[in-house]
Amino acid sequence: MKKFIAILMGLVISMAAQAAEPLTLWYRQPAQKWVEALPVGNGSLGGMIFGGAASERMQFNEQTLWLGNETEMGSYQPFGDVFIEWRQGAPEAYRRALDLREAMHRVSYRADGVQFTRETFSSYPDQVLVMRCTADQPGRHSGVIRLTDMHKAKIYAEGNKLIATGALTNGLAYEAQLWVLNEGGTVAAAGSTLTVSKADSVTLLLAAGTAFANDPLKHWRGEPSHARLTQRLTAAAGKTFAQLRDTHVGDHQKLFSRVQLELGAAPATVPTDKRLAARKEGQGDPALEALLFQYGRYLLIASSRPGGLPANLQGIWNADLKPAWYSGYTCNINLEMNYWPAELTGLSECHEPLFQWIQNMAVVYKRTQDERVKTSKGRGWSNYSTTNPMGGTSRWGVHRPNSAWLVQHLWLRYAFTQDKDFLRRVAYPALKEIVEFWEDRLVAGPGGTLITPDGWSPEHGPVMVNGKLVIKEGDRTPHPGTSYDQQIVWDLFSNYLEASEALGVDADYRARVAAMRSKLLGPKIGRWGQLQEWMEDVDDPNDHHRHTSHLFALHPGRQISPLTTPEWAAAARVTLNARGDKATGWSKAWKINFWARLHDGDRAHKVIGELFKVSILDNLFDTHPPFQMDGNWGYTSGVAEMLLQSQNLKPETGNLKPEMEKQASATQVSGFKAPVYLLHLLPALPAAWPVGSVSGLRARGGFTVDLAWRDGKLTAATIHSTHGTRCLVRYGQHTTQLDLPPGSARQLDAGLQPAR
Ligand code: FUC
Repeated sequence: MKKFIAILMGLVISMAAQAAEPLTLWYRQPAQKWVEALPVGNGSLGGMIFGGAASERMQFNEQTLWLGNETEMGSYQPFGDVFIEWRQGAPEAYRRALDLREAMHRVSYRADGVQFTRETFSSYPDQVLVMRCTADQPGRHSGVIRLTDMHKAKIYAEGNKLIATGALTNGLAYEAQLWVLNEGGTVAAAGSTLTVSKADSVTLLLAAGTAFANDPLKHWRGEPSHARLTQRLTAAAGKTFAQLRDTHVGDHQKLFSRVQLELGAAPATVPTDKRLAARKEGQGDPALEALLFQYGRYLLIASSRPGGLPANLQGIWNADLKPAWYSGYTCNINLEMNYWPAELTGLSECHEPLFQWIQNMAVVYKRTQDERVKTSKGRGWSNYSTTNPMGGTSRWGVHRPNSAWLVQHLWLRYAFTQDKDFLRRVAYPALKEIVEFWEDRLVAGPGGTLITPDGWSPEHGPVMVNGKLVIKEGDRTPHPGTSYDQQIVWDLFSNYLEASEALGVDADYRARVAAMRSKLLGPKIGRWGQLQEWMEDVDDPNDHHRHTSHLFALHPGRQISPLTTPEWAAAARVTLNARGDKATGWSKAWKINFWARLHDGDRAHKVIGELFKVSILDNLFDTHPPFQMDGNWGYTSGVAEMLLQSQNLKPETGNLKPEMEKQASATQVSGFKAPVYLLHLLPALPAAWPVGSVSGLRARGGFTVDLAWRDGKLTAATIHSTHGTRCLVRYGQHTTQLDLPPGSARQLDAGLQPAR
């Protein structure tokens, strides 16, 4: 018996070892280029690790190191680098890897007959970046450690510490401190470097920060960072490496392990860059697709944590003094896309920096003196397309619907978590003032409709050329009734209606908003069957522009769905076919979400192929080009949408197509005052993923869903309910109603019957 248990344990352990591999990016050579380096981050402090054997480089960032201010755009700035030069011979059996489960970077190799390992992570609980270098023989670490800076900081050594202290041209003071702790041997300051001699192991602790305060009421400035950094490092230096590591891994896993996705086995012996190259050639690799899905979750955890700033265009990772598009917050798709996976994939906490930023922008833009974006009646706010953390802007592209799109995220937090306190305190007041903003702006349109007066289909026109309105790339020329504006306002009003109903407040205003919503000019189908981008039927079937803003209603909106508005859905399909499957990274990521919402898994998967082919770099970063992380997050959201979709199907919205209305009344849903959530299982499963399972996906209404499938068909589903909300579960042609008590779960079989 004992022997049997031992064999069983051995089997379990070896299976676990195999199972560990699919969630690791690994390579047989160090990074040469920055986009081959691998990212670690704790939400604010990020490192890009090149992983050289004797010559290590870690470029680092801290997310508040921003030029600009409340009016000037500035740009996100790189901090500096840590360089290590070990005196070692040539490496053998080299490997570097990023383990997504543990958020741990590892380098291992042999040199001079010694086995060396190096582990690096950025800890959220301890707020330090830790790199530990070990060897299997004592006294084998000798070399030089340097800290560099990108902005002419004063760099000096003090005992076993390197300190870089300086200020940006906007006056923002900053500092980085690198502490080098040795076991055995010595560490000595030599000028502005540290020399390590014959140490057994070496642990580097890095902390970096600025005098930025994430608060417009403090005019964005707080205490200098020196004391804070010293205190963090002192605390971390008082802990063992194992303590720091275990606290970090535990903290990361609390978030990361909420969702598991299995799409197939990963080849154990093929490094990630080789698999990527094969995928680019068209070779199937579902496990790589699952890895990229989880990478998006990893990257969000690493670049967006409570208390910090939202993830910018590059997350938190940037080595350029003049990053593309300032590495800022572009609100006509990019910033929102960053956060699409947050609620869907169980990372609600990571959504919080965006909420704080939206609240900050409300403060800034309600007090703006900028005539171009000031509101006429002082209700609500809006701003430009591209903004920095403080609200400073490039002043390109006045973008009025941005606040309405941004507050959708506040609504989503409630829709997914059913957190009434958040709804009452944060989401509802924010939604209401933007509703008021649009109430003040809407004007009468054709046939008694309401239209937005001066819209724009982002970056796609119309623009004035020689006195003529033309559909082409460029800054906006105000134009009424643009589909993008109309759809975002519809979404805003719908979210507001549900929010006020959920809280049982403002019934009179709710009725007014419902009346306004019913008059909004809706999506229109044009002369070639397309969904119109403008009020006028002027779309060009040969136009492949990357922005598909007029499909907002399909995703991330909910005005269009094959289940509720099949004609509009068919028109959206015509539009997507015309736009084609090729575009920039984020544009393809959006298209994956669109095709998922159209329930076309094979087409979504075809776009996934296009994304891999041209828009995924060796370190699995998405590239626009250049590198831009929105595509990573849009991809993760798209995969989740292929496996599970959820919407509030409250019949009162009149948003059900007749068959659904019938089903709803058959299951006595019709007439219920409370929202009814439809949980659509495997709505867009592609043939390329015949076998698989997913657990922990979140659905609106406070549900967590686990699914398994084989031969492309659902085999089992478990629905967990946190709040006891009623739901309809749909798979293929089956629909069933569930009324689960709060905190309970129900297992269903392929026919959606209770599993025995
Ligand atoms: C929008 C897009 C660009 C780019 C930039 C950051 O302007 O049109 O393609 O993604 O944001």
